[in-house]
Amino acid sequence: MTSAPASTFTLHADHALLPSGWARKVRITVAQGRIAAVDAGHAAAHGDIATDVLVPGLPNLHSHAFQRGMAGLTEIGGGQGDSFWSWRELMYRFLATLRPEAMEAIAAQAFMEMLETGSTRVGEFHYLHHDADGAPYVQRAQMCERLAAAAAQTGIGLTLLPVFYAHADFGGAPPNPAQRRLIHDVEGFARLLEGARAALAPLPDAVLGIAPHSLRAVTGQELAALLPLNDGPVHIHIAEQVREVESCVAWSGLRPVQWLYEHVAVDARWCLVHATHIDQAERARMVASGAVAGLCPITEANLGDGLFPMQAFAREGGRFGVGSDSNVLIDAAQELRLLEYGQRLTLRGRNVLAPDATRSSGRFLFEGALNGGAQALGVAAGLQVGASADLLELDAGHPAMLGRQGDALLDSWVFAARNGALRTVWRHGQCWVSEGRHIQRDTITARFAQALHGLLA
Ligand code: NGQ
Ligand code: ZN
Repeated sequence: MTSAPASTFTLHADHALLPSGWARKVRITVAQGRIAAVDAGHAAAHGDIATDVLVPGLPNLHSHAFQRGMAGLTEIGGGQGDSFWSWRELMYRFLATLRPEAMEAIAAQAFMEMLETGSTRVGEFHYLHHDADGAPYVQRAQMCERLAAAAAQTGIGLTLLPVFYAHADFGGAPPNPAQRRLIHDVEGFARLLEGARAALAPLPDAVLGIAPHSLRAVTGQELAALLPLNDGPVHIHIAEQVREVESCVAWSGLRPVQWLYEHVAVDARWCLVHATHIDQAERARMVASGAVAGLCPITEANLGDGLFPMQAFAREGGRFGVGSDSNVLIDAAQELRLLEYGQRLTLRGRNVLAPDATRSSGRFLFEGALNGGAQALGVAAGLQVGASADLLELDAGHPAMLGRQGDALLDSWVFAARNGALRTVWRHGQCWVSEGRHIQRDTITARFAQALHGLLA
């Protein structure tokens, strides 16, 4: 399907994944960007847009869009003890020179790639706020405005998570010079949030959250002052690296997740990003609180973080979603695949996450990431009346999809298909990806190329 749909239209799907499960011959009516009706078991009516397999778009719950511009540039071997921390030095060097125009161009490229690979909303964990010398821009939220512009150009749903960052390490250590573009006090951050709210106003269904960067970057007092500033989602990086856990214990006697639950009322508004290194008691508290574990399998592998105890967490009913984080590679299906494969490799078994025979691995991963991701990004999930019409069409004629039905469609997409299986993407009722290509790809990629030439010359 290629034509731009009118503001009210109806899709007819051979197969559709509804909140109640798979259904055949489903009519989905879209009005003003939202799902207005879902009727299964009907032939297509005149004027319906015919589709093969419709599933909801996935939320990408954790991204630092600008890092797409340095993807593949930190993979040089031979260094002694290359690690997350030395990668971070290179990342700081990259961000030191980034101007607002380049931010927008790189973010548009990243957001476009997300849409082309199945993510229809992004949680942008945004911390590059200030000018190169560390002074706030005259328009304080100008980087937020650039991200909103990139979302508008690509069509992606935006949950913007402005980051509060004030310290270099646990216990309120002063920030180091490489962090100067990130830094706020609470009062300055409150003003940034006002600017961010204004920047999001033109978007159809943007959500504003907040993100205390990590327990390294924020004190307990600051955390308490930040939480009342906004009602939306709260995201934090936590327990990603062993060294971080050790420093937290040395500083407080508590592990990071333990510290958080001892000092803050963590609830379903929260997304704990990574939470890689947790013990059984921390896991139980995460599950009981209803917070979402924000897992970023490709980045966590790339940075050598370690493996989140996903099987135990899933069996206990923990909520999770996936994020592309460093954007070293953007592909929602590959995130889900690696989440499962990491567990298979370490547990030496197959199909280790799906709890029972009612759901396949692909279905379990997809629905878990859909529901947990939507919760973390502050929106409704799935093909139901009232939700945003964020839809993916899988191509039943793709070689990896032939003859599949039901869960096997998702399994084949997640485990067995290369890119081409995702044909069409509607976002808030508009077709943004057709035949696997974003409708603005040429323009967006040309601006990205120009920005990168400037940065890497
Ligand atoms: C970030 N990324 O904010 O981009 C971090 C690195 C830090 C990841 N944690 C910086 N993957 O954690 O201090
Ligand atoms: Zn991150």
